[in-house]
Amino acid sequence: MGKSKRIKQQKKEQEKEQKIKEQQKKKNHTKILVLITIILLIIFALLLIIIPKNKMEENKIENNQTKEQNQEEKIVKAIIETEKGDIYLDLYQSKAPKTVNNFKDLANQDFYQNTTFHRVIEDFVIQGGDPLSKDDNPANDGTGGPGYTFENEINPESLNLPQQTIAQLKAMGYTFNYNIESIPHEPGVISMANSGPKSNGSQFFIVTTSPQPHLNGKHTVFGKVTQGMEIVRNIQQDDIIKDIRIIN
Ligand SMILES: [Ca+2]
Repeated sequence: MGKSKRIKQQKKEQEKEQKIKEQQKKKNHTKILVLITIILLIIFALLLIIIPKNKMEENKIENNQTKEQNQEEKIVKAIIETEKGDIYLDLYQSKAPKTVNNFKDLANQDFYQNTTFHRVIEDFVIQGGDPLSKDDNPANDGTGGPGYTFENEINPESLNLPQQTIAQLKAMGYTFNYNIESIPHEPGVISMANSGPKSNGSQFFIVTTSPQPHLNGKHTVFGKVTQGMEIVRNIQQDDIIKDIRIIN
């Protein structure tokens, strides 16, 4: 074999090698491209799944917020006009719908006109709303009502009552509503007077000076005094309720 021929063949071989190398390189590039495409597709697919989920959750939160806002807005304003002055109340329709509607209906029927605070206990409550407080017989005061009775509207869990207490109250016949949010017996709240389970009528009381946690779970708090607590604390036994007016 001649020298030039050998060189030629060497060159050829080198070129061949180079070609193979380049082909290999190309193959590798294609592989990497395919891999990147696959990764991008996976990321894209994940985004498609995650984004709507997040959006759905956002919508859910927004819906809940609107729901809560609507519930917050359900406030009925009322005034108890007494011979000592006016007591202004916010009544929470979403927290005790049946109770607020009952109070509203009775007030609008002038049911409370000229009834009295027949039960006033210092540092505890002022209680009124009995139609029998209008007659001349003081002995029957506190025993009357509108002619029907209804059950409490209380969520004992939102009042943080222990499960044992809840079970005891249930055994006594008290019923609960776990879909509402209840308020504890703090000074200034208005709550339903009753003589046990399912015995709400027209009588109510307002807590005067200190929290009364032992009433939680047994009496339905349905509103709060917004103005006139000094009137509340001034009320004496048999002071007259001139009228109860619903503002809205
Ligand atoms: Ca009476």
